[in-house]
Formats: sequence, C-alpha cells, structure tokens
Amino acid sequence: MTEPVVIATWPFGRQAVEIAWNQLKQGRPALDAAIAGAQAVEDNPKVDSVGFGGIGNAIGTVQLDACVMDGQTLACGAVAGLENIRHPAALARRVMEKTPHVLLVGEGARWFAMQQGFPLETLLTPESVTNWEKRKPRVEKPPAPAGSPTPGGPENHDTVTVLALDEKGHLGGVCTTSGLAHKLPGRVGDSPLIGAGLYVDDQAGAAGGTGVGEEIIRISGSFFITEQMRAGKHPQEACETAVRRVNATAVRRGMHPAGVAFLALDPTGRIGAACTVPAKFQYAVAKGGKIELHAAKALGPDGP
Ligand code: SD4
Repeated sequence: MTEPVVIATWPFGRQAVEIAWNQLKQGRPALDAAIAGAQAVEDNPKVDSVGFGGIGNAIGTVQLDACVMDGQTLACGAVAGLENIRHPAALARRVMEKTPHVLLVGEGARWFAMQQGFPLETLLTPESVTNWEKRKPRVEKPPAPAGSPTPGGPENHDTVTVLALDEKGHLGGVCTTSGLAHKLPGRVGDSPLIGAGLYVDDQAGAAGGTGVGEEIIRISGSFFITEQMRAGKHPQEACETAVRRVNATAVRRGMHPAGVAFLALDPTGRIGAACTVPAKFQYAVAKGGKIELHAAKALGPDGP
C-alpha cells in the first residue's frame, strides 16, 4: 500500500490538503480526494480567486476555469470562461465522464452544467466586489517590459491546484480558479488547459501551475514537468527546469519574468516546487499525518 500524499498551491491550499488527505486515508481514489479538497476552496468566500467569491474580470463578471485529470487512465475534463456555477472542478469531471470531449467553454459549459443539475448562482460577494473595485483599473497584461513592475505577485494569486497520490499508488489532480483579476472577458488562462495548468500520469508524475497563465501556456508547463519526471528527474529538479525555461522565454522577449510557480508529485510520493522571483510561492503538503506550509525555491533569470 502506498502512503498517501497531497500537495496544493498557496496557503489556502492547507484547507484543500487537509480534506483530501482525510479522504485518501479512508481509501478514496486520488481524483475524488483532490476534487473534494479543491471544492472546499471553491466554496470558501474568503478565497477571492477561486469559485464562489472569485474576483471579477474587466467588466466585473466572474469567469471560472478548471480542469481535472486521472493519472491511471489519462481521462481528463475541463471548463473555461464559466459563469454562475460555483463548482467548476466538479463540472470538469462531468465533462470527463459524461461527454466524449475534454473542454467546454462559456455558454456551452454553463448549458451543460444546468443539464447536469448544477444550480445557477451569483458568485460575487460584497467583499469580492469591493476587492475588484480596489484593484481597478488594473487590466492584467502579459509580463511588463524590463524595468516595470511585474504582474503576478502574491496579491494577485488565485489558483488552487491539488495533486494527490492515493493508497493504490494512483495520481489525480485538479486545477481551479477565477483567473487573473480584471482579465479581459473571454480570456482563458493555463488553468483549464491540460498540459499547461495541470498534467497527471501515473507512469511519470503529476504537475500543476499557478501564476500568470500566459507564461505557463507558452512552455506547456505541466506537461513539460511531467515529461522531465518521466525521463528520470526528481520533481524538484523538474520544477526548477520549468522555471528556468519561463525565465529564459521572458529574457528572449526583453521582459521581466512574471510571477509563475509550479509544483509536482511523483508516483513514489516525492515532491517538488519552484517559482520565479515575483511569485513568492508557498504551498501546502499533507504527508505522514502532518500538514505543513513550505516556501518554494525562487529562481531569477540569473540563477537563485
Ligand atoms: C491564470 N494561472 O488564470 C491563473 C491565475 C493564477 O495565481 O494562478 N494566479 O492565469
């Protein structure tokens, strides 16, 4: 029997790993546990960046992105630009299980949610509206030219990515977010894109991202990390290699690297995490009955 492990992004990931780990200890599959953990964060109105209480886009509408992936079968599902549904990760799972597709977007995703019995809700809260006002008129753009402040600092961080290893040795993962605050309506980040915000394969490992999604998409971040693990790298080394790649692509464009972070878990329970300097990334780990918060290693374009 494998010792279960769960990791999740950001300090609010603590809530997710605690719930997921308890489920794993009861013998639940990795994907079920990861979704249950992520869903608690989606329901938490104090986390103003995931699910209910998420922060609005440029016109104040909450548009959610999420995906799920099962490491045993490589089954996956995703939704993007989803409005009025508080549990996008659960909906992504329905896409995976009930349709022949991987990704549903916008009105089609909402229509599918209603068909599946998900209630329509207003996701804004008085607090999230105030927060949105405070951050206005900050329209997020891809990384700023060298010399200007970089987006994607910790105050702008959102996504909960949960990676779980269950007692049977299977991996499962979830990524769910309201995306960057004040994003353009219709903008889709890395979080619902299999291979960018999440990738999970029992035969290699699981990886997930958070931060400025455009930078993660550019390098197919999570797939890149998973393939590094498949080639034999430790998850830590794999995450660091991905962050170096993010830094290098920024330098090639004459930009400061944006805030980007990755975390990874391999089939033997080894963990890795790394970030660009502006990300100041912390992540939660549940392992061996303990829950801890760790700060990820930050790498600048010229090394740590
Ligand atoms: C996105 N990656 O929409 C998400 C946002 C995020 O921490 O993770 N911020 O680009």
